[in-house]
Amino acid sequence: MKLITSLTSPFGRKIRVLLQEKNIACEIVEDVPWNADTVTPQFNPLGKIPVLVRDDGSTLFDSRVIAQYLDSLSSPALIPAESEARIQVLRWEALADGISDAAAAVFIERRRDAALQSQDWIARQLGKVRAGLGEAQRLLAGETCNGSFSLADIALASALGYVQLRLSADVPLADYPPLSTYLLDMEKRPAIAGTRPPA
Ligand SMILES: N[C@@H](CCC(=O)N[C@@H](CS)C(=O)NCC(=O)O)C(=O)O
Repeated sequence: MKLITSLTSPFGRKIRVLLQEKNIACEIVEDVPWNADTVTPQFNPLGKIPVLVRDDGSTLFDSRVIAQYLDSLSSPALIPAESEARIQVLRWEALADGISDAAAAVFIERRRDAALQSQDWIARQLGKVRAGLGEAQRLLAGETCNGSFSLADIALASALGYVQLRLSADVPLADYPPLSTYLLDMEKRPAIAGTRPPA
């Protein structure tokens, strides 16, 4: 299998962590979908990473589908089987991915010419990041999101790492002390420490 991703993508990081936690062999193919020489559209008509290319050549996207697929391949299960626990973990994933989506929207908007940038749009997306972090902080009751380490933690740690990478001046994680402590704890896991986005 091959995973097409950039090393800064929080969605790609989710999958890279999952692969390591589940000890699944997979080649990582770095690609930046914003570059002119990107190969991503050959594998995903939407032109977005991450994409998983299976050994038979079939492709899977987006990260939520890839996560479900990889989790079905081997233990330990990182998405619980029991219905309510499963839905809660997937809700956490949706919250974390939503934070990452909004943070990425700010980053992309700021790459445009200054005259073209919409400050209203940036403020709207920053509001989502802050509200999402507020909800995560409100819900976080222990060392993990949902009672034991799961996809929820992988998604949240990836989102927090991305906020630190792209929005440290706008949304310092220090403003959310329980989330800062949580991320430091999560980074004790080799799979999470080893997939930090390059600065
Ligand atoms: N919902 C998607 C989001 C993927 C996504 O937004 N990836 C970004 C990089 S972080 C991307 O490839 N953007 C390129 C584009 O939008 O053209 C997932 O979970 O995989």
